[in-house]
Amino acid sequence: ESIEFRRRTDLLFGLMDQYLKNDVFSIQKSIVDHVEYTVARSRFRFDDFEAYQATAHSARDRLLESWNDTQQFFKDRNPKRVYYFSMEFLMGRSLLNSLSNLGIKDQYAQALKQLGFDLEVLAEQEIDAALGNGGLGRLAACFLDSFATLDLPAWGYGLRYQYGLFRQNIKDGFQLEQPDFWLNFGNPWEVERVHVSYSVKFYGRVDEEMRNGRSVHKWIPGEMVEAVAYDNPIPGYHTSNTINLRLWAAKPSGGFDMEAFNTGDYVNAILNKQKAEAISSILYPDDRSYQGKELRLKQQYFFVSASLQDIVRRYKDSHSNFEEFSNKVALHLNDTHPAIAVAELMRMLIDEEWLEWKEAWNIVTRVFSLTNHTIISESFEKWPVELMESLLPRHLQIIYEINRVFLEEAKKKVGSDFGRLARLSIVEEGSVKTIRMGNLAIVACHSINAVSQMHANYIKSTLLKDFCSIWPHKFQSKTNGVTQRRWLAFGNPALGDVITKWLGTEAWIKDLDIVAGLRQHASNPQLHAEWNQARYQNKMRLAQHIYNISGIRVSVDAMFDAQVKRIHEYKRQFLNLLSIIHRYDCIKNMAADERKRVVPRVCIFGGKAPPGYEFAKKIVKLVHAIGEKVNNDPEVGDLLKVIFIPDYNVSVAELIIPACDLSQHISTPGSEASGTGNMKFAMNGCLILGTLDGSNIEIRDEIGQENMFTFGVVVDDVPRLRTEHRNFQPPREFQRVLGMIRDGIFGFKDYFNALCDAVDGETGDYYLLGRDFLAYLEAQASVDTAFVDKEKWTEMSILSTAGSGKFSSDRAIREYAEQIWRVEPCKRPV
Ligand code: 6GP
Repeated sequence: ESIEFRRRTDLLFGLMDQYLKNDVFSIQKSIVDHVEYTVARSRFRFDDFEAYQATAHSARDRLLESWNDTQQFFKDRNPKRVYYFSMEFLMGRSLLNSLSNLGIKDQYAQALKQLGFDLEVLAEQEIDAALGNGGLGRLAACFLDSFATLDLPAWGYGLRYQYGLFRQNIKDGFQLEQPDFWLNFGNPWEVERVHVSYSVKFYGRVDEEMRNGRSVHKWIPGEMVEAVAYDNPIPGYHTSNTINLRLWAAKPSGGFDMEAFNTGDYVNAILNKQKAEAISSILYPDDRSYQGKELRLKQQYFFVSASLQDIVRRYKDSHSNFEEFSNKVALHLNDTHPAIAVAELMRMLIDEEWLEWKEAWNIVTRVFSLTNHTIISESFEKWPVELMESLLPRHLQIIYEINRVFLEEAKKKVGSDFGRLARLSIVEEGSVKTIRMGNLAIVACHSINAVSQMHANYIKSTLLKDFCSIWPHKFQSKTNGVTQRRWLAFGNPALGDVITKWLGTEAWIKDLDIVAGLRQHASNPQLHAEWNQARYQNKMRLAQHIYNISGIRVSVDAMFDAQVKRIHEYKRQFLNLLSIIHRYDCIKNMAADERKRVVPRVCIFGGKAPPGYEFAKKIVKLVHAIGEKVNNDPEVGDLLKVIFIPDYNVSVAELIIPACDLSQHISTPGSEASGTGNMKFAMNGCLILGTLDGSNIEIRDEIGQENMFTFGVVVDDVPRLRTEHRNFQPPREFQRVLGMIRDGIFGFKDYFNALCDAVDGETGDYYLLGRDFLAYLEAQASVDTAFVDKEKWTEMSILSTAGSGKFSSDRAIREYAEQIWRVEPCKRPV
C-alpha cells in the first residue's frame, strides 16, 4: 500500500505546476484557456464580458492556491481564530481588488492589452456583490480586507443571498426597486462546497427525559433545511495569506419528511421541500428597522446554526473536550442580528456535548463579543415569544433559563429596583411578550463595543445605562475604519501615485499613519499642482458618468459637493435640499454682476430609500424635482446643478468619492453612530462639511478644526431643544424655502407636504432642521469663501488626507484583535 501511495504522490507532484506563474505569457495562456474551457467560447472570438469571466477565473485560480495553503497553514499551527458573524457583507466588485492585493494587477493589465482588452473596462463588467444595506455591511467587508492583510486567522460567516440589495431605478424622479439577481451569470469568486453542509432544524417540540440521573432535552424538529457552504477567498495585501468568507445557502434536505412521501402526494412534498431555499433567497432591505418577520429570524438562526456546527466540528478535529474552546475560538456578533448564537451554542454544549449548564455558560461568556452599530433603540431587535416558541422551542427554554440566572445575579447588585430589573430583563413583558436580542447578547458577551467615542459615551448614558452600571468593564469603544486599499490606493490610483511619490514609499498602503508625512509638504506648490491634476482627472471621469446617466453637462471647475449614503430622516438630506433651494432663490434674486461672484456648485446626491419608508422616497423625488427646475433654468446655468446618481452602491461610490471637493455628513448630533463615508472622503482629500456627530468629531480632532467645516447644535443640547420646540420660531429663510416647496415651485406640492410638515408642523422638527438652518447656511458660506482661495483649499485637502491615518480599518482591527479577541497574526511564509 505504501508503495502504491508513493507512486501516486510522485505522479501528483509531477502533474502539478508547483504554483501558477504570473508572467504575462502564463497569464495570457490561463485567460484564453478559461475562455475556451470555462466560459466555453472560442479563444478566437470572445467579447468583453466573456473576457471578464475568463480573467476572473484566472485570478480565482491564483486565489485558490493561496487560500488552500493558508487554510492548511492555519490548520497546522492551530492558533486562536476569530469568527466574524454578520448578516451582511457589502463586498462590491472583486477583480481589481484581488489582482491588486495579490500584486499581479500590472501583469494582468499588460497581458490583456496584448490580447486587445482593457483591464479597467473588463472590471466594469463585474456585478457588485451587494449582500448588505450600508454601513454595517460595508464595515464587515473592510474588516475582512484588514483581517487578511494583517495575517489574522479570521473567518467571516454569513448568508449567501440570491437577491442582494435591490437595484434602484428612477422613473419620473421616483424610486422603483428592482430585484438584484446578481448570480444570474455565475459568480467566479465563490467555491461551492457541496460536501460542507449541515442540517439546520426548525419548529417541532422538546421532549424531556432522564438519562444517567440527569434530565436531558431532546428537540424533535418539525422541519430541516440543509446549509451548504460557499467559500469566498479574501486575499490580503502583500501577504501570502488568503482568508475565507463562508456564506451559507439553503437547500432542501434529503432523507427527511419521509412520511409525506408515503401519503401519495409526491409532487407537493417535493414542492414543499423546495420552499426551504427561500431562507437564503433575499436580503432584507431596511437597515435598522425590523418587522419581526419569521423569515428574518429563520435566516438568522440558519446561518448561526450552520456556522457554529462548522466551528465546533473544526475545533473537535484537534480536541477531545471543550476545555480549550475559549482559548481557540472568538465569536464576534456584528450587531444583534446573529445574537441567537448565544442560545444555540448553549444548546449544542448542553444537549449535544453533555456539558453542565455552568460549564457551558462559562464557555459562552468567554467567547462572544458584540458590536453595536446604532443609537436608535428601535433597531434593537425583539422577537415575539410566541414566534420564538414555535420556531425555536428549545432556544426559548434556554433563553428563559439564562434570564432567570441573570436576574438573580442582577438583584444582588440593584436590589429590588423592579423598574431597573424590568429594563435589564431579556424578556420584555407587555401586550406582546418579546425577547430582546440586545439584552441577550449583552448578558452573554464579555465585550460590547460602540463604533466611535461619541457613540460609546452616548449609549453608555442612554440605551445601555442600566447594563453599564452593573458591568462597566464590558463596554468599549472601537472607532470604525475603512480599508485604504479599496478606497484610496486602488480606487484613486491617480492620487495614490502622488501620495507615494511625496512620501517616497508605498508603505502607507499597509500602514496609513504614514500619510501624516504629507503635512510637511502641504504648502508646496509642486505638490499642489500634482494633487489638483490627479483630482481633476477624477472629476472629469465623474462628469462623464453624470453626462452618461442624465445628459447633463457639469463644469469640472465647479465645486463637486456630494451627499451619498442611505436615505434617512436623521441623515438630513432634506436640510441639504433646503439650503440648495435657498441658494437657487438667492441666485434668482441677484443682479447679473452679483452672480459673477457666486461659486459654482454641482450638488450630487446618491442613496437608496428603504422600500417601505415614505419619507425617504419623497426625498428622492424632491432631489429630482429641484434638479428639474434648477438644471433647466438658463439664468442659473453652471452656477448650480442638482444631480441624483441612481443605484448608489460600492462601485458607484468608488467613482464619486475620489472626485468630490466637498462631502456632507450632517446628521442631527446623537443619531449617527459613526459614519464611514466621511472617512473615505477625507482620505481622498475631500473636505468635510459636518455636524459634531459620530466619528466626525474624531475626524476633526485628527485633521484639525481649521481644515473642516462644522456647524450646528451639540449633542448634549439636543434633548432640551426637542422639548423646547414649542417656543422656537424658525428663521425667516427656513420658512421661505419651505414655502417655495409648499407653493409648488418644484411641482408635486401635495406630495411634498409630508416632508414640510415633519419640520414645521405641530409635531415638531424632531431632527432640528429649523434650529440648525442658519448655522448651516453660514457654514455653507464659509465653504464658498474657502473654495475661491485655491491654494488654501488645496492645502486643506492635503491636510485632510494627511490626518486620516487613524481611520484605516487596519487600526480598528488591530485594536479589536488585541483588546477584544486576543488573537495574533499567523502569517504563512512565502
Ligand atoms: C451603521 C451606522 O448607522 C453608521 O453610523 C456606522 O458607521 C455603521 O453602522 C458601521 O458601524 N449602522 C447600520 O448600518 C445598521 O444597520 C443596525 O445598524
